[in-house]
Amino acid sequence: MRIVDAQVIVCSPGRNFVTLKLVTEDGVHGLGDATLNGRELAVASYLRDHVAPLLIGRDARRIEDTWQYLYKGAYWRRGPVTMTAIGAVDTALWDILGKVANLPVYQLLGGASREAVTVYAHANGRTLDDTVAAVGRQAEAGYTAVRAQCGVPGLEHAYGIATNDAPYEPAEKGLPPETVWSTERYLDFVPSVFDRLRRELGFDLLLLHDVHHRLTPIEAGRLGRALEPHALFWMEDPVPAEHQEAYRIIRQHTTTPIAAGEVFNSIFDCQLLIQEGLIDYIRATVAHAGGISHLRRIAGLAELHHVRTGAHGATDLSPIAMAAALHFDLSVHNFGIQEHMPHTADTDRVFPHAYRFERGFMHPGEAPGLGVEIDQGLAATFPYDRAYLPVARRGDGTLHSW
Ligand code: GCO
Ligand code: MG
Repeated sequence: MRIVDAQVIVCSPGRNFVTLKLVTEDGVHGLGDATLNGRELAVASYLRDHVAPLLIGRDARRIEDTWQYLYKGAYWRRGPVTMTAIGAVDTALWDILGKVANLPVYQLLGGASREAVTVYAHANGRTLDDTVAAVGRQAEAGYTAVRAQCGVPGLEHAYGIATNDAPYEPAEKGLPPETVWSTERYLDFVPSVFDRLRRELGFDLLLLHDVHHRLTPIEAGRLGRALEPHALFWMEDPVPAEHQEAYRIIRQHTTTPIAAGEVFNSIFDCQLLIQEGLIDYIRATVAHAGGISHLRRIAGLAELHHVRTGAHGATDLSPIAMAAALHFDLSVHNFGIQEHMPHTADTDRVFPHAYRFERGFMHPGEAPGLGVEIDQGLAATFPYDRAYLPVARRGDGTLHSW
C-alpha cells in the first residue's frame, strides 16, 4: 500500500480551502483538510514543497509512524503551519485505511459512543432584537445549543456579526480590514444580551458565547461572574491562551464553564489547562492540531481531568475537516459538543459528503473512510482568492487581539 501521489488542491468556492489528496499504488485515495484561514498558501507550499516528496513510497497504513516522522523528523516542531500540514496527512491516511477496510473511520476509532453528535449553531445580530430573533430561529430549526453574538452599542464592528443576511464569515477579500474595539462597552453590554435571551427563551436551550481572546484574566473573571445567573454552556476563549497559567485567575472568580483551544496546535498548548482543570471544553480541531491521531491524544489527556471536547467547526474548515471531526466526535468517550456552521452551496457541491444534519444532531454517515470527496473539475473553476481576517485596535490605535 505505497503512496504514489500527493496532490495539493487550492480552491475558493465562496472561501479558500486547501486540500491534500494522497493516492496509493492500488488507486485508493484519501483526503485531508489543510486550510489555515488567511495563511492558506503557506500550508500549501509546506505540503507541496517539503512533505509530498517524503510521502512517496511510504506505506499508507503506517499512520502513527508517518505522524512521528513528519513531527520529529522536521526538527522544527509545532506551530500552525506545520501542524496543519501534518493534520492533513494524518486525516488522509485514516481516510485511506477506512476505504481499504470498507469501514467508516469512526468504526476504526473504537466505534460509536453515542447515537449522534450534538452540534451548536451560530446566531448573531447587530441589535439585541435581531440577536434574540436569530437565536429563536435556530432553536426552531431544532438546534438544542446556540452560540449568541450581538453587536455592541457604540461599536461599528463586533466579532461574530454578519454584515449581510448570509451566515457570518470572518475572512474578507483583499487586505485585512481594521475594526475598533472597546472592552468597556463590551463588558457593560454582554450580560444584558443573555439576560434578555433567558427571559424570552427560558433555560432549556444551551447558550454559548465566544469572547474571541479579547479580555484580560480579571476582566474575564468579571464577565464570567456576571453571566452566572444565565447558566451558559460555555464562555469561549475569554483571554489569549499563550499564558496558560492566566486561566487560574479566571477560575478563582467564576463558575461559568470555559472553552478554549481553536487556535491550539498540539497537546502542549493545553497541557496545563487540562491537567489543572482550568477549562471545561477543549476546542482543538483535527485540521489545526495534528489530525485525528493527535486529537485523540488530547482527548485522552482531557478525559483524565473531566474535560470534554468541543471541536472548532467554523466554515473556514472544509467539509473534509467537518467529516473527520464527526467521526472523532461519535467515537470519543468524553465528547462534549461540536460547532456547526453550514457551508455555502458551492462548497457542498465541491465537497460532496455522507455526513448529515437532522434537528440539532449530526452523523458522519456509513460510507467507507471519511465519507467526503472533492470534485476536482469543479474545484478548478473556483481559483484562490486572497482574503484575510480583520484586525482590531483600541480607540487610541493600539493593536488588540481580534
Ligand atoms: C469560532 C471561531 C471562528 C474564528 C475563525 C477564524 O468559534 O467559530 O472563533 O469564528 O474566528 O475560525 O478563522
Ligand atoms: Mg471561537
